[in-house]
Amino acid sequence: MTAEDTINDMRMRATKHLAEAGSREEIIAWERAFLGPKGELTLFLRRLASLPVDERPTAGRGGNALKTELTEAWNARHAALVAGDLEQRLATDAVDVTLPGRPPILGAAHPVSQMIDELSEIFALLGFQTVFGPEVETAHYNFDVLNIPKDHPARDVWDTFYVDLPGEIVLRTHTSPMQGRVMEQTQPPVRVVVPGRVYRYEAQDASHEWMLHQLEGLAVDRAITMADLKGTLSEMARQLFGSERRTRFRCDFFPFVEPGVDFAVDCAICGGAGCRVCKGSGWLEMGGAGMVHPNVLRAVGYDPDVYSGFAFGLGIERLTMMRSGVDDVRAFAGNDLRFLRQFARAA
Ligand code: YSA
Repeated sequence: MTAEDTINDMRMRATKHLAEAGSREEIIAWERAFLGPKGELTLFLRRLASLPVDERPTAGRGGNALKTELTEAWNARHAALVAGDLEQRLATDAVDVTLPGRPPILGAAHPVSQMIDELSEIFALLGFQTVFGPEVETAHYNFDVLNIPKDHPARDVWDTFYVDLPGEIVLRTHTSPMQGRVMEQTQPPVRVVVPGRVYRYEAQDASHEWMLHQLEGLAVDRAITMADLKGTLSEMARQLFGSERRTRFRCDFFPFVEPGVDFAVDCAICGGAGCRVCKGSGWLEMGGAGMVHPNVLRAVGYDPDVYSGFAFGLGIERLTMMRSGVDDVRAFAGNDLRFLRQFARAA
């Protein structure tokens, strides 16, 4: 075979393969096979010197002409493939800017936060200021100031998460420790409410959570009586639930009040007939309350012969359950958006 035959044969095969190459990978492989450093045409040109002298000029001209021809053919094919890719991408990635946009998902306040806001407003109209306190509390304010001495069995009522040993720092078990903190820093008259999270090491059920929210109330002045306490909580219940809901005060014991009461409303879930939420009683306890114990007044430097006061601690989840007919307290911390969205309201 002469050098000219070799060149013609190479041209025919190279042109055919390039026409068949359908992807970028294939044309890159083609370039490597013919024009690359070890490509067929490159090796042919490198071997020109070994050809018979009379064949060299024709072989040289023909080889170089083929190189130019194949390089141009490759460039054209490459450009066509790139353009094809781009067109395909434009077609598939096309964005229709005339389509309506997706509405953003708006967040809403948690039902417990909504209830805290509402209670703060109700109590503000009754003359109470809202203040906040620490969730990690000393045993001193959580128990001692509240007339619950160390080793007193009453401490068992509040199943406590201790943060340290020997047990001087706790996750507050109620909002009542703020009674001592507020009174130590304020002279009467005092009228505050304290919303916030509290923690109890206790088993969960439809009406008990280990993390819950309470709203503490405290009023201290000259001549405050139990009638003021009843009037305040009754008015709060009337504003929150409407006047058709019944309320009940019964004697109860808390070491930091004398006398003490528990405050309940008739169960909104069963209408008072009895269910698993109210444990068949028809009533659900909303909070504990009473007249501030003289020992507590003394512990913060108030004279119990001059001042008297009432205090209460309401369960915020329980209030929300009764207001909205929620039959399981665990729903509030369950993070189920289907539950939470029912409480969403326009800001
Ligand atoms: C009592 C007298 C005062 O002068 C001031 C405050 C108090 C209340 C007292 N500090 C206290 O915590 N009482 S309590 O243990 O009975 O809780 C008050 C309310 O919190 C309950 O009536 C209930 O509504 C709610 N609660 C208590 N434990 C709960 C709970 N809610 C859900 N899950 C729990 N585990």
